[in-house]
Amino acid sequence: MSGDAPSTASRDKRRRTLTQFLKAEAADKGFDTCRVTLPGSIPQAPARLADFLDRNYHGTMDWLAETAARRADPRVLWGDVRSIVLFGMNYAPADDPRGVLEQADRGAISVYAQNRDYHDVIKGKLKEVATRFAARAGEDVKVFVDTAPVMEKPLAEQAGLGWQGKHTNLVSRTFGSWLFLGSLFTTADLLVDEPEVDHCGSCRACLDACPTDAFPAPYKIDARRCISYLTIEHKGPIDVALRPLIGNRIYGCDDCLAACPWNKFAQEASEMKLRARDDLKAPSLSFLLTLDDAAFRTLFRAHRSSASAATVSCATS
Ligand code: B12
Ligand code: SF4
Ligand code: SF4
Repeated sequence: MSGDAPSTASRDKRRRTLTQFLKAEAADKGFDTCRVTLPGSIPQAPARLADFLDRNYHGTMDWLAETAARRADPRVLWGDVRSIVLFGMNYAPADDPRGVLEQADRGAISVYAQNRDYHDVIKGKLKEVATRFAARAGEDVKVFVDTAPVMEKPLAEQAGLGWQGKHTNLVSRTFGSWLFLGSLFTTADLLVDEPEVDHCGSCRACLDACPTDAFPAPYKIDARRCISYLTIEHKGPIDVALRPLIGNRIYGCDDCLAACPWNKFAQEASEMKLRARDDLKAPSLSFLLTLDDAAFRTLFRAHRSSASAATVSCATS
């Protein structure tokens, strides 16, 4: 027995040292928050994802169904993973993004798309953190931002970055609804953080703010009615009944996020690449209608969408 004590102590020390190193690296690269959870921390996720898919709430996003097993359980995605690190980057706007909705001749572009593609910004930083961490720890790492089958929101809740609000996105007491997420999987043992608890209470501001009534119930979204899905992910024409409700929103939507009272604590994004570009704050709709697909993609610097989706939105306003 006495022989075990030093090895347990040295394992604890290594766990603590590696965790501190990782968090310091994350802060150094500009992440606003970074916390750790275990791969088995979201046992409720498979059933909730299955329910979402069974109800066809995913619409034409077939990739959500195709990857369901790996998505619902990180241990299926990577059997050797021991710890999952969640990173958050604040992208809070300077002003309430709903102001542009009153300007009928302007297009409303959601806050997350008003500058560089966040996938590129976050992935670049995550890779830098991962390289330094792998060299220090001598362990395997993989990093993911959105594109991989990882349920970032429930994992982030378990790591304590925030909680999944009734609008289904992660809400933070510090950053409100405006937090991009990314993750690092590793074979290393790290110190695990406490989960966050739900602070929505009786509030339902986000549910009432949705122009297309996309929430069949609190904490559940029918993506087929969500303007973000309709203007970015949906393949095919947009349902005629939904078109007038989309208004001048041509690329994503922020209404449920912007309605959240927890945003009052958020400070504007410190990462300059995530602050709004002047030409994307409120571009004129007549200008946007002149763009072909290539020009539209150039304007958005490779954000995933097409001019046809935007044209449908423009043409309805
Ligand atoms: C598919 C997807 C979409 C789809 C579907 C949205 C959705 N909520 O699933 C569409 C295209 C509509 C979309 C839109 C947006 N998205 Co999106 N999207 C994703 C993606 C790729 C997967 C999400 C997913 O797994 N959905 C499947 C469902 C089943 O999972 P879920 O939402 O976690 O479902 C949970 C709840 O339903 C909950 N639940 C169910 N029942 C119950 C009951 C109770 C009591 C409770 C408490 C919970 C609960 O449990 C489920 C499992 O955790 C993630 C990236 C990723 N890899 O995670 C980004 C991601 C969620 N999107 C993001 C963003 C920014 C947006 C938009 C704001 C963009 C915009 N401005 O237009 C909007 C917001 C719309 C909204 N209200 O969700 C961010 C959110 C960051 C954050 N702070 O949460 C993510 C995490 C990308 C990132 N890396 O930062 N998105
Ligand atoms: S992003 Fe807009 S359309 Fe989608 S759920 Fe939120 S408020 Fe509704
Ligand atoms: S608006 Fe209210 S109900 Fe919706 S996520 Fe924020 S606190 Fe929760």
